[in-house]
Amino acid sequence: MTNTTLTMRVAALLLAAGLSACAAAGPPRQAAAPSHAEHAGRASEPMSPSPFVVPLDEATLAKLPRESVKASAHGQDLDCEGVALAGLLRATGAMPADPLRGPQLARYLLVTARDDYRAVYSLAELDPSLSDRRVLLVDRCSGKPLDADDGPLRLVAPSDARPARWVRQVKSLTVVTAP
Ligand SMILES: Nc1nc2c(c(=O)[nH]1)N[C@H]1C(S)=C(S)[C@@H](COP(=O)(O)O)O[C@H]1N2
Ligand SMILES: [Mo]
Repeated sequence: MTNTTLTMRVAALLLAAGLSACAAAGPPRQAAAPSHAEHAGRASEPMSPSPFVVPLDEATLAKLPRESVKASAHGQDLDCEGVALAGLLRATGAMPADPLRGPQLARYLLVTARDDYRAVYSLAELDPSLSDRRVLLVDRCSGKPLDADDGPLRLVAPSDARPARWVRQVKSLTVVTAP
């Protein structure tokens, strides 16, 4: 055997050994993505329905304590009254009355308006145990019911630095679990 032939045979053996080692190891395994079931928390905590449409009828709103809020938007002072959004969500079963935990932290409120404007609030930012930010669903400002341009229902979130989520002409409130 020439030196060259020997070198080639050794190289071939090494290559074969290498290939079979790769085959035994198989393709790189992907970490299994956690399923929604695993995210959903304990079996004893049934997940809230998604979407959950929050009732906005007068009878529902009339049962809730009224609060007033002073806020300013674009240099204009507003003095409004209505109900706390968190109180409405809790009273209608859209949000648990207890401090939010687990899968509830992945739920959000989608607000739609008649002019198709939309905004979301996370349930977490509305939970009084997590945040002291107030968000009100108001129906009166300056002592009068809101006109059709603004109402009959409007959100007011005085802790937002801009009134961009103060949705006018509120049409629906829907709580959704993030996909
Ligand atoms: N329905 C509806 N709500 C809305 C808007 C809108 O276009 N449609 N604009 C938002 C934005 S960006 C701002 S700054 C404020 C403006 O409020 P104002 O019209 O009372 O000044 O309303 C918010 N709410
Ligand atoms: Mo705005």
